[in-house]
Parts: sequence; structure tokens; C-alpha cells
Amino acid sequence: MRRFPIQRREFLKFSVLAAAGSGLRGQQTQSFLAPAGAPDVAKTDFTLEIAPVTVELAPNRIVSTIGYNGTSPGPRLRMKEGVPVTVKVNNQTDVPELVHFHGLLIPSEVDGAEEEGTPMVPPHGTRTYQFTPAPAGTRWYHTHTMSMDDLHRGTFTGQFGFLIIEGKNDPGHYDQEHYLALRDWEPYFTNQMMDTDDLDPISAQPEKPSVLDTRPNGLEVTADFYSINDKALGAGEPIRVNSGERVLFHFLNASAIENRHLALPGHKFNVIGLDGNPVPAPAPVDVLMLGPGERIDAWVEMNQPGVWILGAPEDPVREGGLGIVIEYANKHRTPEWTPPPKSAWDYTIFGKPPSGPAPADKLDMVFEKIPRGAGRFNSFTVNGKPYPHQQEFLLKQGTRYRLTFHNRTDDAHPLHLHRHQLELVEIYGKGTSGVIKDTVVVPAYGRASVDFTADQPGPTLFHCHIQHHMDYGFKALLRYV
Ligand SMILES: [Cu+2]
Repeated sequence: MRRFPIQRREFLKFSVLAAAGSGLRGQQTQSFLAPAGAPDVAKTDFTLEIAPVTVELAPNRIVSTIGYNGTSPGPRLRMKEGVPVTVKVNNQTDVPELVHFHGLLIPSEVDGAEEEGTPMVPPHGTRTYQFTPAPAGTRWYHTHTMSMDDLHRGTFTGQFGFLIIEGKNDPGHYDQEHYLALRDWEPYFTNQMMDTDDLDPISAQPEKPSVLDTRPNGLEVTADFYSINDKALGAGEPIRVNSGERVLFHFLNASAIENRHLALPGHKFNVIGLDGNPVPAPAPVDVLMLGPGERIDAWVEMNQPGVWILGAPEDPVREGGLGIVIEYANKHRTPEWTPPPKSAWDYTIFGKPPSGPAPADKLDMVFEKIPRGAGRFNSFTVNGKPYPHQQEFLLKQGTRYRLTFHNRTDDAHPLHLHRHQLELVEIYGKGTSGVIKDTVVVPAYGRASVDFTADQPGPTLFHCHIQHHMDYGFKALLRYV
């Protein structure tokens, strides 16, 4: 799904890009690359305070939201794999909250999902999460409350941050390392959406019904303002590089609403990890795609001296702020953007050939959209039924399952399973193996299969990571029998 409002916000385009090329550079002392006074070392005790914050995306664009420890994104939490941690959460807001630790293999009671039985952090109260972080890799944490029709709740707020679990493996030698979270701000409801699918893979649509549902759609959520971490394009410090450096990026799509693409003119992203897990076949690509919830670890060889925009290929998104300037040493000019070569995102190029027999135990999930099924909004069903699917998805501990997603809707959806790791085995009509994920974007009318082992007893939430879809039915609870 790549949709944005037809209406452009020219004034923001002007102000953000003017700032990028002006004398602002060097005047701003705040850099999100290495927060002062916060050494990036693994710890075992953390405190998160949930409270209102303001985020200065640009000098002319300040948003009010809810964040962690006075900022959004929240602090980067760095843990060691296998070393128990305590996370004390202090909720200073008037509503119950939850902190979900996304991509971790931890018990339901501390996973941070109400559906799984994790206790809420009461308003103006505290709760302590204790768990043993695993597996190593780029994870993240975020609120997991419902928003429904309130765009100031749940993942529409600034409650998100990176969570890094250090393993024993040598991450390799890189000259620089950066953590970049993609965000949108000030979301609103709209029915003026424009599909621009030219960047998406043109793949098989095995789930396309022979007769399409032509009923008018309900409202979706969109936004016009974007940032990487807390800064719109041009408003923060550039990433300063030297020719010949290898720079490792950890990207996170922390959006509540849309899949995102990223490109860096003249450079390639060497993808080494998806959702924090090393891929079997690292490969260079021109354009990255991340659905909400997904992470990509990729390094770039800085071999095109200049000043460039690393940003969204879609003009309204990039001009609305989704980008960051990459500035080579001794190069001072207006940041350049050129559209990337045509490119289709394909998880399978990072995988191995299909291997081994399919697990005998199968689970199928069929997703359908009911246009305006929830009044002004669309609703969704899984296997034709509303949540919670009491007897639908029962797991036997120790069993390996093949789970097949049938997306019978006209949108791509980022599908996330809590507390388990998914091995992608088929998507776009292609087989693969070895790509381990926790969130998979299944294209419109597409089908994908993943294998997973039921080795994490406890209720397990499955959902679309687009907040508005999850809240209106795109979720299911898997249970161990
Ligand atoms: Cu969705």
C-alpha cells in the first residue's frame, strides 16, 4: 500500500528544503546521532516514563504528543542477549498504557499486549516488566493500546524507540552506525487517497476474487508531515561521512499507518538483516521497503562524494519531511535528490532456495475487508469471523506449523505475530527459506506462507501493524492447548 493525499503541502516543502540548503547547518547543537550524556552501552535496569512531550520536527513545525522519558523517539534501550532485565514503567498519563517489546521471545505476561493478558500500566501508576531479552538483533518497543477513532492514542503517539539486543556475534567493521526511525505526524482521516503502486512488486494476485467488492470504502488514516527520528528532512544535523566509509544503518518503520520506501541517490543499500535477523544472502538494492513494524539493517559504501538526500522516493512524502541529508566531507551545497532506478522490493532475494518438506501441520488465515463495516470505517475479518477466534488457532507446543496468509483485500498489510519468529517460505508466488521475520508485508490480493515453531507457550497475538486495521478487526489470538 502506498497512498498519500492528493493535496500537497507546498509551504512545508519550501521551508524544509530551504533549511537544508541554508546556514542552519552547524547552528543546531542537538543531534540525534549520539545523545549527549547517554553512553550507548548495554544495561539491565531501565526506567520509562510515559508523559506528554513536544517534538520539534522543524523550526516551524512543533507537535505535541506522548513520548518516553521526555523524547520521541524514546531512549535507545540496549540489552545483552540472555541477561535478565528490569524495565520500570511510570505512566504519567490519564489512560492505561502498555509497553510492547516487539520481536522479543518473551512470556505473554510481559510481552505488552492486553489481549495476551499483560497487565496494563494504570494511569499515574507504575508497573515493572522483567524478562530475559532474546534473540539478538534490532528490535523496538512501542505502546500497544487501541486507538479506535482517537488519533492521539496508541501508535499514533510518539511512544516508540529502538531496542537493541547485543549477541555474541561480531557485527563486523563499520565506520559509522546510525539508528533511523521513520515516522509520520498529525494523522487525520481521509477518503481522498491516491494509489501509486509503481514501486511495489508486480506479482501474482492469487487471492484476487473474481468479483470485486465495489462498495465504497470507509475512511483511512493518512498524514502530511514526516520525519526520520525527530527531525523533518533538512531540519536536523546531516549525517557527515567521508568518501570510502562503510556506514551501517538500522532502519525502523515506526509509522502507524503506511509502508515506506527509502533510497539514497547514487548509492546502494547492502541489506544484511531483516527485522533484526541476519539474512542468508545479503544483497545490494536501490530501494528499501518497510511496512509498519519492520526493521532493515543495511550498510552503504560512501563512494559518491556530494550532498544527498536519503529519503522517500515519493515526492510528497520526502518533501513532507521523510528524509535526512548525507553530507560528504568538504562538500557544501543544496542536498540533491534524483529518483532511484525502478525497483521492486522482494524479500526472497535475501533468502536461500526453498528447502525441506513443509510442516504437516497447517494454519490458514483469510483476510477480508468489509467496506464501512464499522460505520465510517472499514472493518476486517480473519477467516470470516471477528476477533477473538476462540477455537480457530490452537497450537500444540513443540509443533512446527506452516501458516498461510490469504490477503483478499486491495491493500498490502504488514502482518505481525508476537513472541515467535517466522521463516518466510513463500511470497509473490516464489519459494524461499532462511529469511526470519516477525512482520511480513503481504501484497494486495497476495498470498504468503511462513513456518514457525510453537515453542512460546501463552496467548499469542497476531495482527496487522497498521493501527487502524488492527483496531477494526485485523487481529487474532493464537492459543496453546
Ligand atoms: Cu492492515
